[in-house]
Amino acid sequence: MTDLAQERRLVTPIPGPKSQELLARKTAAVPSGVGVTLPVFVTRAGGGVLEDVDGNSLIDFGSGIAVTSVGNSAEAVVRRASAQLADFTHTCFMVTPYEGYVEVAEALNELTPGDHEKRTALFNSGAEAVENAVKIARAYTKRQAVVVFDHGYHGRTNLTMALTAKNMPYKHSFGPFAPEVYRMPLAYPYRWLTGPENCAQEAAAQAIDMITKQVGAENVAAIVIEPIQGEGGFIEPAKGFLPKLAEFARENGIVFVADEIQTGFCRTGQWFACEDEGIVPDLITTAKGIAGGLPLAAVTGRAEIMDAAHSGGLGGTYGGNPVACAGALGAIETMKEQDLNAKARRIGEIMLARLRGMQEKFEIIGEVRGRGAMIAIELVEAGSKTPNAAATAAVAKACHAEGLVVLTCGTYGNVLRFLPPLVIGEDLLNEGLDIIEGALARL
Ligand code: PLZ
Repeated sequence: MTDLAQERRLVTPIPGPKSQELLARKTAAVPSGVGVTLPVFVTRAGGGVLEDVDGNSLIDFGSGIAVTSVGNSAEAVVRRASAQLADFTHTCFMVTPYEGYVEVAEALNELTPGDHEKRTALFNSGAEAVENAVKIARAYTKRQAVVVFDHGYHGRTNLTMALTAKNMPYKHSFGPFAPEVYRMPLAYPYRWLTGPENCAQEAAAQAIDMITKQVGAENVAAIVIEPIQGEGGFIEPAKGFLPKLAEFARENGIVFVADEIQTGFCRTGQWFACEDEGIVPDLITTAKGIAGGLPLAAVTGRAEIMDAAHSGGLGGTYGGNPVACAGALGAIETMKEQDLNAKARRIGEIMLARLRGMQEKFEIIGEVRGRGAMIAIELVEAGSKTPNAAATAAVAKACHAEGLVVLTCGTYGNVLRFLPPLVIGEDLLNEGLDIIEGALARL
């Protein structure tokens, strides 16, 4: 919605009475396993705000978990998806194809790092894209093992639960999990035992040693890693770690997969976060920001790897749905026309400067980190690095009550993460930061 007033406006407590009624209906109709972070029921959203059933307008620092980077109902997304809706909604690309799918594939082949020949296959969700990247890597290498990392998140399906590190809430009671998944240390500078200086070197050496000694490099089909970890706590691996792993993969015939589902599409101020260290992944998984909120995901990669799966081996009824493809073309158009990479970098400058200022004042901010519009603060007990999940939950709750949507993340539940739509106004951005500062001060 582009005509939505870009303002925070609270006319009831959060959640308001109508939202509470709906929450009661939700509780009766939807299993409790499907949780809700902030139970305000949304009626319209756009730019940097969400409007709820009670008439409140909230500032959005979540983008539906890094999805609506172009804003909700962005003009080009609505225009293209609406036209597609009126033409046809589905044929199944595997039965009778259509141009939109091919256009999205061409756009991804063009936008992703590397000028080698590429192919793209489309799916419905991030988890499905990751599953397919593993299928493709296994078909290509004729190997089985998959290497992932501490704090990693890759989805909630059976294979991707196995790839995901954190037990609660993602895996607990849902096993057994898919076999042949091996987890390695991640270069997490803030928590690296010997300090951040040697973190990249040491973590890479440990990971490579474990892979060689415990798994056997010749058995590894794929190394799957998020260039900046999302759910795991917005952890930027120490510089040098990713290139070292990519080099190890190249030397050993292992497919290097960058999971850019959360980091992709201008979120970090570049089309893809792995560009920051000049990494050219063999395969790259995308979803979330790709289609302005419509469900779409992709695996893009080297033609020879992508073509290794036999004909008919990849697909699904809805993968690359025409309406979602039209949405993706609209989102990509918006990103280019409004230079959302520049917008993301500007958001990063503003947020990092203000949050670092807050870090001077509030001892519980252990670290401020992130790139572009993917920024986080890690909260600790004052004077230590002990994770402070209670303070994190309290700050999030205080922000929610004041009409600011923020999310938490992290293995220890002690990271507040900020993922505003890239089209948010600077006034709203600063107002949101004021609310965070107020909540920290009152703690
Ligand atoms: N890979 C890097 O961030 C999704 C998860 C929300 P889907 N992250 C949000 C939740 O609690 O379920 C994600 C991701 C990375 C894969 C995925 C999975 O993407 O579209 O949720 O399947």
